[in-house]
Amino acid sequence: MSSLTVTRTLPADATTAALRADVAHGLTRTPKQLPPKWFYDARGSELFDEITTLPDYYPTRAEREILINHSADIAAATGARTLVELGSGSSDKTRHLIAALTDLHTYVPVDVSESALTTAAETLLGLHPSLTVHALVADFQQGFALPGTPGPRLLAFLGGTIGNLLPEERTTFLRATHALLSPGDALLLGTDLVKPEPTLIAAYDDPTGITAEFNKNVLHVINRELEADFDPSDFQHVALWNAEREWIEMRLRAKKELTVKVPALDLAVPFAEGEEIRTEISAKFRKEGVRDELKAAGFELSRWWTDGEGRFGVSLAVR
Ligand code: AVJ
Repeated sequence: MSSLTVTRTLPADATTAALRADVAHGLTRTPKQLPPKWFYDARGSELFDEITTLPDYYPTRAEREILINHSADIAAATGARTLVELGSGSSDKTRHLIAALTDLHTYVPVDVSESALTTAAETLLGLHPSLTVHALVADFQQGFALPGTPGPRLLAFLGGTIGNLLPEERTTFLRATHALLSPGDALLLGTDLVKPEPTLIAAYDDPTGITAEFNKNVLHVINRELEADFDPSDFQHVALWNAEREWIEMRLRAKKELTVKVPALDLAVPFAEGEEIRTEISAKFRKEGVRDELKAAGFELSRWWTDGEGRFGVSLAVR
């Protein structure tokens, strides 16, 4: 018997309210910035899925390799009956995990994209008709309650998405995650690893321009939701490596001096020629750093796996 429930943790207009606040704040400060979560409307989620198939975008393939090789270990180590997945997107790599978790009863995908959630849930229920899927449309940084499902629980945060958070945001996030879980529950965390700059840049600045389109999608989202008049072609996609902080930054650089109107906010946003909006950080990690951050939040790193080329790390930590 298939069972699918979709729960919005926030009223539908809360998403718009959060976008308004982020745009009002991010485009009136210097330097300008926008949070990466606004990339992911239906179009943005599609573009991200295309990115994961690009030859130079290695994280998805590397993490999938790890999950294929170690899902049975993860199942044995956790005995999870509930799998919670933050930023689940298309739930593509999670399929291996779900297939391996022999005692799994409930899957709780959590994502800001309702379209990605429902598509993924339907696909999974086709494969596992006896699974209970309780999808949550939520922003995991805002905090949310877990449905009362059987333990032990495994909370997966894959893809390297934790790298989108600033170090202080990661601390807050990991502490909140620790508080959400019970003793005996586990955290499965995917982290992209520090590697030579050319490999990193190639992953975030592909020759086909799909990453550029993905980056500019945030402007389309703001145009649609807040009636703004961004012309995405006025902006250039920029990817750079911040060696000191060990993160990739994506930016959108104004090709000329211009002013953008955001009527819904009663705002006019001036750009100098060459002025940039930082649209994403994607931090890269080392094993010791991951272990320390987990430890500071109350988790003990119990297993660490990488792909054959050592590009990506997956941690299993017990609560
Ligand atoms: C989905 C956040 C893991 O940071 O690599 C892909 C998003 N940005 N290309 C990442 C992304 C540019 C991706 N995450």
